Amino acid sequence: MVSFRSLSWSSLFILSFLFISATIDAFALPHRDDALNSLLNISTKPSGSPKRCKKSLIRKAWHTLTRKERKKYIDAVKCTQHKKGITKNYFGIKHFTIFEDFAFEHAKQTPYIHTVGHFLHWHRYYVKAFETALREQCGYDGAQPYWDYAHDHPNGLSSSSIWSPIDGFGGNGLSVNLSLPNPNAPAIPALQYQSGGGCISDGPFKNYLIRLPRQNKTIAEPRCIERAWSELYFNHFFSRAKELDMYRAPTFYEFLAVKLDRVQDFSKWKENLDVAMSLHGALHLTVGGTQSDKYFDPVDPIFFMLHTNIDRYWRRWQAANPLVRHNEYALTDVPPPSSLPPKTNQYGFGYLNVTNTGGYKVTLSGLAPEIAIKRLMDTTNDLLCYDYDTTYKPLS
Ligand SMILES: [Cu+2]
Repeated sequence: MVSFRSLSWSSLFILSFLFISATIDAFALPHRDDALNSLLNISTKPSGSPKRCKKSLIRKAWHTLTRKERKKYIDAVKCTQHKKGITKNYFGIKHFTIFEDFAFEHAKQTPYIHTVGHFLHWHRYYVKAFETALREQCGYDGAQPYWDYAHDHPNGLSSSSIWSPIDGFGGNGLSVNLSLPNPNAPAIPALQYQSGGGCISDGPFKNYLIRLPRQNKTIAEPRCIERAWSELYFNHFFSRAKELDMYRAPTFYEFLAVKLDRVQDFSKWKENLDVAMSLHGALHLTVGGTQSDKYFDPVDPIFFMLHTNIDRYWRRWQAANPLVRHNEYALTDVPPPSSLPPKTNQYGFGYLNVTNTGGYKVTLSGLAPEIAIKRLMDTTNDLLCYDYDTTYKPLS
């Protein structure tokens, strides 16, 4: 059976192993009783066959939101950045915010939830949980919006309304010396850096202080949100034509492992971008900076806009043949031995040899209850209960 974990991971993991051997056991995970005591009230009670929810939340593209709607969303995100979360006394931080809990959860699980069969399921649940946090914890009454990259594609990356300093996420990072190694992704050639690279200097998050580490480290590194835009990747990967091509994938394997989250070979970046990078990888490098840190990338709130549109792709692809596609899981997550992630990583998290049957459960630790991936297949079931404004609309 083909495994689609990237070979380029192996070098990353060798580095990780070296680092981990020096730091393992330095931190112990705080105790949490996941099943009984999660922050969010996502009901996972087994209900036999999943019922339809009565009224799905409809997720809309950022550029279609009114000013007021945008402000409400940004305010809710800011609220999670102040409100107490669940992790205590970790990385020298007395009490995490909800926003930091989310970022840490992603970092903890990074080696086990990317280029694997449940990549999309995990991120679907993660975004759903974040949307629930905004609503339950911060009084937000809307849905999680998404960034329709292809809508902005004809006018170029910098034209997008998501970068608005007034009712968006602020723009590119300040210029730094682009020949320096990118501290967020040292394994990726420095040339991935195209512009900016430093702290964002406008918008609602320009003064946000990241208190967490970079990458897979265990030492906190207080810093700003960084961005390093790449028009090159944006132009290459995010046209509507590329999106429509995704929907032509005949199988889930093709959709996930060939078109979306394929094996990357960064050494080919000059000759062939499609080989060098997956669409998902290119998305993170299009925004760059903090978004190119594949562990702590959710500390830039733009992460949720990016990933919600990936989820929309999947939803749209599924909706074209729901009977089949709500039951298609991706093979197995067993990677080749050379690139096995650690059985337990430096944050005390780990698992190996996942077989993605519908019963396989994903976890968000204390944020939300564990859930079997079969419950994450149909976004309009009683658990997820959301849809996208464009699921059945023609796209042009
Ligand atoms: Cu991720």
